Amino acid sequence: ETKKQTLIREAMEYQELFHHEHNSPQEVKAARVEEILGLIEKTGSYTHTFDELQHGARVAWRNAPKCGNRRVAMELNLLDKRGVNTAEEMNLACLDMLEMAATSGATKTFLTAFDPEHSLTGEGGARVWNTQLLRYAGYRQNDMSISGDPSELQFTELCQRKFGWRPPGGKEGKFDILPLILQLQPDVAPQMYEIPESYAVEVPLIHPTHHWFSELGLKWYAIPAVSNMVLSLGGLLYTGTPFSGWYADSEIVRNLTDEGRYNQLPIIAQRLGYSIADNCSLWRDAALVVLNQASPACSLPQARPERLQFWTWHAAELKTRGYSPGNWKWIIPPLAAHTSKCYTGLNKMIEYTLKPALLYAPGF
Ligand code: NRG
Repeated sequence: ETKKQTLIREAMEYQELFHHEHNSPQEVKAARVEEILGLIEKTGSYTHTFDELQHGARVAWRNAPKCGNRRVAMELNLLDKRGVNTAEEMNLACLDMLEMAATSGATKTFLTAFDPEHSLTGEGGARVWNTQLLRYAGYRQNDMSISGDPSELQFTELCQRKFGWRPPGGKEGKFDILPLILQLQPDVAPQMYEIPESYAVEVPLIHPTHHWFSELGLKWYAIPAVSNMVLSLGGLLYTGTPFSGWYADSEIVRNLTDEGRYNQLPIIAQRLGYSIADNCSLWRDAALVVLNQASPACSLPQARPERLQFWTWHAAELKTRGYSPGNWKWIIPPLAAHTSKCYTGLNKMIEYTLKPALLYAPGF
């Protein structure tokens, strides 16, 4: 199959899906199909309407096997930023999305779409170099240990070496918000933008009964805004598509406790009076519960029903639509896993890739 054949096939497949899910009259679909085929013949590409792009982004989310919050996928709001001409405009668009997400109290979900790359030539297409719009820096220390978030070590070094970034106040902290590195298209140099403090809303971790917990100085940012994925839709690849939703408690817990991340379990367990040499004491489990109780996502009303409602949604999708890909390891909550219906119903959850899809961008 040539690139052009793939483009036409995927464009037509998406038109089928779009008009089927919108119950469009036959002549509306036929006219649009003809228009797209004409455009591809003439220009080697075509442009999605706002509705096609928004619906495509929603379906790509609905198809995302790892996501446990897909019951609200059809409520995703598209922020259509195609046609922006500078990295500065990309920066303003990213900040706008963070602001809208934060002022909604993380109750609304957004996807910002910049221009896709050209399907046949591969030219154009915006890039966000960050894994997420908000993320904490990681620093290598003299004794080879890492402070901050180890998963951002390489990106932090890149920001410092290539873009001259310095930690806020010139001092390496545990939770330094990284700058955005934004690129309008591959043949234009990327630009660095610091995120103003007011756009990086953070929540300190406080425990309802263990008052010493706040002394640990733990916090996390409020808005997860993934920016290392591309949207493959109707034969077009949207290379820059940051999207935001809300945190599940287990996500923040893992960021703070995975050994390759902030690795806080030993410290919490010791504060709880456990000896971490004694594996039989279940100190990891005890510390996890306490941290989870302090997790800011625990207090998000929209996050609470997630683990209860995913299974109902998934089952309904299988029944009505006939398919719903799922990655079991990501869907079941890591804490008290077997209390989730997704755990006991695992044999029915199968992972596969369906387009429209959000896929990891090359290099991530
Ligand atoms: N686990 C990652 C975030 C991945 C996406 N999660 C969301 N997305 N909730 C972490 O930072 O912990 N979202 O768009 O809401």
